[in-house]
Amino acid sequence: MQKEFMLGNEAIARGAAEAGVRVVAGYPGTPATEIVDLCGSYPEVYAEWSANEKHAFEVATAASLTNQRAMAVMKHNGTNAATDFLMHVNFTGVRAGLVLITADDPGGLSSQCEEDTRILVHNYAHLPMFDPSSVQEAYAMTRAAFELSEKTELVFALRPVMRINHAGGLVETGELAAQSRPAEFVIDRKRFVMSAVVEKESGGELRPKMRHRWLNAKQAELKALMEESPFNHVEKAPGETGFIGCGIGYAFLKEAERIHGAKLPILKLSTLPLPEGKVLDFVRGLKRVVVFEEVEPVVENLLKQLCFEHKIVLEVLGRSGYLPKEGELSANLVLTAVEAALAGRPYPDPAAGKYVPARTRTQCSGCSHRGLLVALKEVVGKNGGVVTGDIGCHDAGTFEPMNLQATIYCMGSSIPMAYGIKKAGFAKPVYALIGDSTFFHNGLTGLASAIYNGGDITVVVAYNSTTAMTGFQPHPGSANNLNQPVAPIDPGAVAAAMGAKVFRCNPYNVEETAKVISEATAEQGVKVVVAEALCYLKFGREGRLSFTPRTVKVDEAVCNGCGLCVRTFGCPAITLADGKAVIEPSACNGCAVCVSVCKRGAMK
Ligand SMILES: Cc1ncc(C[n+]2csc(CCOP(=O)(O)OP(=O)(O)O)c2C)c(N)n1
Ligand code: SF4
Ligand code: SF4
Ligand code: SF4
Repeated sequence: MQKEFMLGNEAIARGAAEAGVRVVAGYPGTPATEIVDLCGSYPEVYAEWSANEKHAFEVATAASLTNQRAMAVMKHNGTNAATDFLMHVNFTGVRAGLVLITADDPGGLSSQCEEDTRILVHNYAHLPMFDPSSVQEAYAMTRAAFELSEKTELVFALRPVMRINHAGGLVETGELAAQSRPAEFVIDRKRFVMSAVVEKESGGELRPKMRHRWLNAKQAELKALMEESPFNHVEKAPGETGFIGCGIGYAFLKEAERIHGAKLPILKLSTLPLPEGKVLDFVRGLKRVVVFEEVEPVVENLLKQLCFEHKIVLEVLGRSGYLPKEGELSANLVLTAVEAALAGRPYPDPAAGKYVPARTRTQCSGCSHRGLLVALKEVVGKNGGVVTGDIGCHDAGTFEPMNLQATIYCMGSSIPMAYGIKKAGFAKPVYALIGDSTFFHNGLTGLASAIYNGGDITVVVAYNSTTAMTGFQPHPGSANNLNQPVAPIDPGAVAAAMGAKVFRCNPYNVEETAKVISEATAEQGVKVVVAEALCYLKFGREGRLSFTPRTVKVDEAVCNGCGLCVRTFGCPAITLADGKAVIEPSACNGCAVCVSVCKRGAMK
């Protein structure tokens, strides 16, 4: 046993490696991203970036069926994308231990939405989950999840939140697993073929119903396991008001207790299903409990149900109304709620009236997306078109000062939304702007749908050869996978094979890009413009640039201080001072895109 300082994601990778994981598949997404790379650093582990989360889950499940421990890694949006598969693998169960990392981002600090995947994975798919309260626990739970998955033949999920994935802490680690198992695939069609086929053994019942019954029957076994779980415990103290800390809610509760200065009756809950016996023992004799959880009232509602079933009269407070219904918890929020609940007062929202400075988002100086956004904005400025957006570094074009994309939903939505607008009768041109990783993640099927249904749109693919927004993971359009060089799949070739008219441009050349987009717009049908230039930040570090850097200066005699280069362009290297544009040399990367933006020719 040794102690090491680790980030939460390192602890999860370590726990998996010690448990003998052999196949890890994921798709990048904050806060889970690093886990896949870290798992890949253990020589006995095969790790991959799959094209999307559903495929990652499928690859990991296939490995489990082939008798190898496996893990699928994703953020909450990814679990949404993988839900179709989730709702089948819960019925089939698994063979070797299979762990699903479904990382949530309460508060939406780095996501398009905030959500609670406990609802998807536990309430909906009826699978067991661990909700870690610390980095140490994230490690221990990952290890335990493999054992329990194998024992119960069910996928076990770990639901860390951002503050666990990215937190640092001392972790007591163990030995790496030496186990090596034969990779054997035993055919068992009755289990692994999910289909509406009649089962003779169960009196002619259809298989989906039979497997559903199997899953329901598993719940008693899971409840018994959770009753014994070391991840749930009671801390006794006098009083009629008790507090329940779930996952990170427990960590905040302990901090609040310390500041409050007196021991509180606390129940720590980190598993789903709940350890019902432990919960009932804790609440008997209490008048009121407050449940701290992120972010939906999942445990709160289960507790209300449990009390109802056991005829226990208890006031249960939490995320359904007493506490804020949205956003992260914090020690301050929990302390305020603890003291209000002890005094029998309503929770006073400490956030009310808080001053928050306005911030916007932009791309790096030198980023090729800026040239693309400017060119596209120029085109729609002339023809009154609409741009539907997707998520990625280019999505900063949605905000001040660019204000270009009109929609952003989830990965791949831009293309179906663009042709949907046209199908609804919108007369002006419609554009879908999508990054290359997103194109391969979920853009391809949207493109097929647009072509098949006779869409009339221009799709612009920002092909920068990496998944830049999440930290430069490769994707099928990159020249490497996680481990080795590969031949990139060209988005233009794929689009052409599907029947789209394909155009190409270099987004560092704004004039050319605007011209190419205009030409594509003039054509009928689905057109795809591939704007190809390497991500400046990633490939610049490797000495590979898609432009020849040069020194750009403002000619003060020509500049009239119109502010176009600041207010609509937004390169962070440019500011206005004393009525003139100023380029900060230390921030400028010499891409020269601004030269095309200044119509007076003051940028030289
Ligand atoms: C379903 C889902 N999975 C993962 C993410 C995290 N994520 C945000 S943007 C993005 C892809 C960005 O890459 P790309 O489309 O190539 O655009 P770039 O950032 O390189 O410009 C990912 C994976 C997400 N938002 N939704
Ligand atoms: S990381 Fe790359 S793609 Fe993202 S803003 Fe910076 S240069 Fe552009
Ligand atoms: S450099 Fe050009 S765009 Fe920028 S303020 Fe001066 S004149 Fe306007
Ligand atoms: S100031 Fe001009 S040349 Fe410098 S990084 Fe910005 S756009 Fe590129």
